[in-house]
Amino acid sequence: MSKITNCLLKKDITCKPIWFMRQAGRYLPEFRKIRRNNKNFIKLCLNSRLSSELTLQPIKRYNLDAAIIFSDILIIPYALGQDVSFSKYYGPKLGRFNFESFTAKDNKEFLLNLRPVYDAIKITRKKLKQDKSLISFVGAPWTLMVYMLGLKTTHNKLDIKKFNLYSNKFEEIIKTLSKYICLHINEQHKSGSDIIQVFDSWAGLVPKKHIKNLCYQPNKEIVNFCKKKRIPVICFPKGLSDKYKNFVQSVKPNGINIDYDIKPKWARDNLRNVCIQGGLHPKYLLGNEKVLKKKVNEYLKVFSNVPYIFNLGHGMLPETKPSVVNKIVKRVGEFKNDK
Ligand code: 1CP
Repeated sequence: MSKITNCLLKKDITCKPIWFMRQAGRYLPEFRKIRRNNKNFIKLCLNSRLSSELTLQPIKRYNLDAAIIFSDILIIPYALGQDVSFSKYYGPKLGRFNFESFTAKDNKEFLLNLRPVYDAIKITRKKLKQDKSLISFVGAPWTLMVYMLGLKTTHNKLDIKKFNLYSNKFEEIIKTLSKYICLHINEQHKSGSDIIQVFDSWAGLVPKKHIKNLCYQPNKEIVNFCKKKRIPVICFPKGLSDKYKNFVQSVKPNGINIDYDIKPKWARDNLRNVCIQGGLHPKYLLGNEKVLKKKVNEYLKVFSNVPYIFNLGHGMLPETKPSVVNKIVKRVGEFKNDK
């Protein structure tokens, strides 16, 4: 059993495994080199050989405990027939959402569109040492809906008008999305990934009175599916603030990734019967190294007697220096020795 699975399922407190969100990405020169020659991001995600190569790039540099398959949460809307493109300054751009063709999509065609992701997982699993986990991931229904329906403004606030315009369709869209999300999880698992992470990156935008229907319930359904299939699952409902506590009590995932707004001590004292992951603000990797070391030590110390996977409170920033990442990996690896 890999270190991370041990933490998630056996609640092992002795090992402190480590991996990073966006560990493969723009901060790595070897990533930028491949990206330069592959301008279409979705096509790059669907090139099994290159996706596998990008997945393994950080594993070659650092002694990490997991690889995360190089893909994107927006691969699901793409496989459902919606246009998805990425612009350097505005991030992802999606084409018009067509409710009728969305609900009528055939399962087989959906899975066929995603075949390259499954092939990339198979290639990667063969090349990855057995003691390392291969994580695959999905977006939670609410976060996918935010992109598919364009529910946020350019300032990352909720677009109330659009929210109200579509709200009578939410139930059916979530139900349909959950079905495809579970299909994608199952196929990724069958191809050789051993852990699932569910990104609800815009959970913090859900209006309070809808939090159960739009966040807890849809995440719970996915977590229950994973548990039925015996797939360890980590949830990341970013921006929930003190509602992280209700989320964990209601959804009961094996792991919970905390964001950088959550105080580590608060998490340790309030998030029970769950393995905690992450938390450190990615901006600390850009600053003074003494401050960074102090912060890393703080997380390790606060979580020393509970199951904890070292990671960040959101994805690594493009300005991060690879040498700094290596220092963190070494520090976390040494931690056991100086307790
Ligand atoms: O070169 C580039 O411009 C592409 C940048 C990039 C990368 C490297 C995007 C565009 N996606 C990815 C890969 C990716 N996306 C991974 C790969 C594995 C790894 O972590 O190393 C993962 C796990 C994701 C997940 C993802 N995509 C999320 C959830 C996590 C989060 O950041 O909150 C989200 C919201 C997306 C959408 C997306 N894709 C890309 C961007 C820039 C965004 C976010 C844009 C936004 O803020 O709305």
